[in-house]
Amino acid sequence: MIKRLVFSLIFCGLTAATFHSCTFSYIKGEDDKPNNPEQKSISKNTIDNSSPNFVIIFADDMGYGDVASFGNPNIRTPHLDRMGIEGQKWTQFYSADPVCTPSRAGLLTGRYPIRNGMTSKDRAVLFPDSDGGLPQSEITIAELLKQKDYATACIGKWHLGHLPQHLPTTQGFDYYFGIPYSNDMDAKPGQAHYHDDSKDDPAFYPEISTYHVPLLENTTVIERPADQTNITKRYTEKAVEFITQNKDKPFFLYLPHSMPHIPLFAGDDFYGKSKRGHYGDVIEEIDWSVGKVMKTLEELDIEDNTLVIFTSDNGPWLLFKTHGGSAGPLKDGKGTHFEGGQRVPTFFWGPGIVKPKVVTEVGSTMDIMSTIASLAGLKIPNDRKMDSQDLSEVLTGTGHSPRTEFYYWGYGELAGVRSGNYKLVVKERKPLLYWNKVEMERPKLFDLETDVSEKYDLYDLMPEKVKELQAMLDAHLEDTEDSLPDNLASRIQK
Ligand SMILES: [Ca+2]
Repeated sequence: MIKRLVFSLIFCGLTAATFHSCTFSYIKGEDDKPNNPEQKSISKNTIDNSSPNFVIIFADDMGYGDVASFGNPNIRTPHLDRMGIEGQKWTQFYSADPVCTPSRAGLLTGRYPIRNGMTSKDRAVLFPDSDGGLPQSEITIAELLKQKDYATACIGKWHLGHLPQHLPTTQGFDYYFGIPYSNDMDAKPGQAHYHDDSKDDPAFYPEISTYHVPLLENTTVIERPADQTNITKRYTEKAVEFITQNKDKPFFLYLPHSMPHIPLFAGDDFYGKSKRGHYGDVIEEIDWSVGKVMKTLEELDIEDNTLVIFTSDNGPWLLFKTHGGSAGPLKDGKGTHFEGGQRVPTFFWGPGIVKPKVVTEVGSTMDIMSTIASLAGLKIPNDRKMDSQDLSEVLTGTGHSPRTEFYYWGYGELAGVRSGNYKLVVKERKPLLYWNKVEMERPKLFDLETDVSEKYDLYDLMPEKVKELQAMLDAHLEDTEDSLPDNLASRIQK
């Protein structure tokens, strides 16, 4: 069935010197063909100087405790730390979901992944045998910015559908370079790899041939298996190239690194250099990459008109022991509904935009769409339910975060809610084997201000608060009843 959605938008140029507005319609359909930018092109607008550039650097499985300025004693992250000193470090920033695919859907669409069918009771994420992807009816940040003719690129891990009809080039990105799903997929049987016992060996270093993952440029496989020993370096080189090529016009660079998701590979300049083992080597290389992006912007003299955001798609993958990261003071990690699963290290840097501050207010990756829209003088979609809130006043030092609540989703189920400082958890997962549920006798209530590690259950002490949060969960569930069908579960027909 062909489904068409009409998305009407009004946008305004925001500079004091110039003001203009125009109205147009944006039509997306399930039958949109890939690789046809004209089909999604809305209008040709004159670029004005009020269109800042945006760079989102998205780490994979990097924990809250893996950055020096978030308390890591061993991993050196001078460039991330600099982002926090010259810009903003956010201590209560949440990814949209505790695992890869749904988290990316939430970031790029500004909606809880349940709404676009990108979280599933049957399969946690997309796999190489999946035939689904982010629905074409969804509007991504890249598509939003296309209204102002931004140049757009996705460089890195996509994981929102690897078939041609789901690749970044169908979702508003002019250019794609990267591994389309997790870097541990397509593992060859019979070779030593992390999912066997190698995680128990801190010195284990994988072979690239074990992981038969493809490297794509746009829609073409250019290498298989991808040489992951230099993948962070190559992503960085492509990012620098894209920024340099587009220095004279507005651009949006989405740079989702494949690592520190296992298998861990570090380039020659980083291998064996960190005190924290292979995992530390990988983080230090990602930090170097962040520095290269910042330096490039400065050399091109466009740093004052650019916002750089760094965050992670979910917490650390604790199953892999020393090959996984740390959630610092937070409980558990990737895949779970405790803070370690979704509270992620986050920085906003942009000398001409961001007022330096440590921000302890709440934000989410889903808010990035509204924030970018606000800074670019655009409106987010108004023809569907959105979960994105505008953080731009916090960034510019003129106001507070509008986000007062956050819902914890996972595996197609609503697992908890945070309202103010209180959090009610109604679904629990095993800390290491997170695909297994823990049977709960009753929900758990925590005060995240006085107990960030979620050690002290207040359920019996605060029945009224439990009731209030349970009512929020019920209302939110009702609000998501009209969500799109499951887009993760289906598999390629053989
Ligand atoms: Ca991940």
